Amino acid sequence: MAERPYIVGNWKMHGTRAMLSEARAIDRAAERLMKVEVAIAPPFTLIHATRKEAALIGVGAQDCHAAEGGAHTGDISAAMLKDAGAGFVIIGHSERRADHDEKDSDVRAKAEAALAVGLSVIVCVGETEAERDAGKAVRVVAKQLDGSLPQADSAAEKVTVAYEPVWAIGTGRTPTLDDIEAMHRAIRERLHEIYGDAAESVRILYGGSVKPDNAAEILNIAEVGGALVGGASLTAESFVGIMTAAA
Ligand code: G2H
Repeated sequence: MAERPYIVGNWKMHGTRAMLSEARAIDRAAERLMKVEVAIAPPFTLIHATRKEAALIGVGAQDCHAAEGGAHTGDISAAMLKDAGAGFVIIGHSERRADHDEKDSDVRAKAEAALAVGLSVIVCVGETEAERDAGKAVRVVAKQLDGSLPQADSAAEKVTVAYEPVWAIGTGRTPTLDDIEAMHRAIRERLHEIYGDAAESVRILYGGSVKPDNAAEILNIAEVGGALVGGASLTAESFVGIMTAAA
C-alpha cells in the first residue's frame, strides 16, 4: 500500500446541490482517516459549494479548456476552475476522449493550461478491450503517455496518472491483479523516460470498477498509488468504504 494512498471520486455528470450532504459526510470521514488523501471531482456546478462545505478533502474538476479565455461558448478555463475553488483537474478521461474526440495533443494542451494557473492534473490513460485482446495494451498506454503528458520535468510534481482500462469502466469488470501490476510498472518505466528522476514523484492511480470490496487488494499492488473511483464515489457510504480500505 502506498504511504498515503490518494483516493479520488469522479462524480462524472451526477449531482445537484442535494448531493452536497454526501460531500460533507466524506469530509467528516476524512478527518478520522488522515492516512488517506481524499478528493472529489464534482460537476462544474458544484465545485464552489463543495469547496465551501468540505474543508478537509481536495476538490477538483473533470475537464477544462486549453485556452485562457475567449469565444468558447459553454467551456470553462483552468483559471475559472481555480477561482471556483478547484485544486486539480482530471484531463483526458476516456469518456471525454470518446464523447468529444479528444486527442492526446488536446489532453496535453489542457494539462499545460491547468499547470500554468497552478492546478494539479490527473491525466487518464487506458486501452480498449480490443487493444488488450490484441496484446497492444502497454504500447497503447505508452503512446498516450508520450502524447498527453506535459513535457517539462518540473511538471512531474503536479502530475498524477490514472490508468483506467476502458473496458473496466462502470462495467464491474477489472483486470487481474497481475495485469494491473504489470501495467503500473510499465507506466512507471515510461514516466522515467519522459521525466527522468522526477518520475518517482508521479502517483499512478488505478481506475475502473473500484468498489469497497476490491479496493484493498488493488491498493496493495506495487506501484498503485491510489484509485480514481466513479460509481462507488456517488454515496458517502461506498466511498468511505474505499477510503477505509485504503487506510
Ligand atoms: C472510471 C471510474 C472513474 P467507475 O471512469 O473514473 O469509474 O469506477 O464507475 O468504473
